Amino acid sequence: MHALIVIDVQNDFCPGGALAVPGGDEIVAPINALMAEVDAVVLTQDWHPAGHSSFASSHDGKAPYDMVEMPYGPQVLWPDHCVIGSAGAAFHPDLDTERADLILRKGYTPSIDSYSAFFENDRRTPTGLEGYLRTRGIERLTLVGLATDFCVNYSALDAAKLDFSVTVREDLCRAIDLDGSLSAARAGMQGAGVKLVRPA
Ligand code: VGL
Ligand code: ZN
Repeated sequence: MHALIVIDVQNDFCPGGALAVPGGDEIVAPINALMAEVDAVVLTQDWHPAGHSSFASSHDGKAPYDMVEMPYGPQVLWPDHCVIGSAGAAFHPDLDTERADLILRKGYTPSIDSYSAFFENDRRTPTGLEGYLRTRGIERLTLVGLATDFCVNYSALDAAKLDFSVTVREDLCRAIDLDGSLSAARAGMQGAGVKLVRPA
């Protein structure tokens, strides 16, 4: 069984959004088309309470893209984004949400960010996605979405560590690319056995 995992195709990560990823909206139509080719579709949704610890605005004297040390390790600070219930947290209006078997929200713990769809950024607190996929007999995952170097990257690394067969469709992802984060993410994913593909 093969699942398509669509990471964070939300308004705040698309042009005009609070944490816009260049070209984020270009991937929506081809992702919709790919949904027809898999057994299961999971959409993830970045879903932060107001005042979330990953927001620069929650830290005195800090600006977006500064780093801080959290109890679980280093954390990039972001502009406020994907606040629970906001328009920015909604899926891109053209994304085919009706095809989704599961919509998984992450990042709701105020003190811990969650890039990965599998574990929060402490790398230990599960979201439940592993159990969902395994109990449905899914072994093969194709990951697409936003952003390549953060939430797609962390999700792909965790999925590979959990022994799923993982492909990232790079043509159906877009990156934030902070200080070389995209090339670091690509190297890390390749080293972890994630297949990075970009069909012609
Ligand atoms: C993401 C930064 C903060 C992502 C989410 O979806 O890649 N990046 N929150
Ligand atoms: Zn976030």
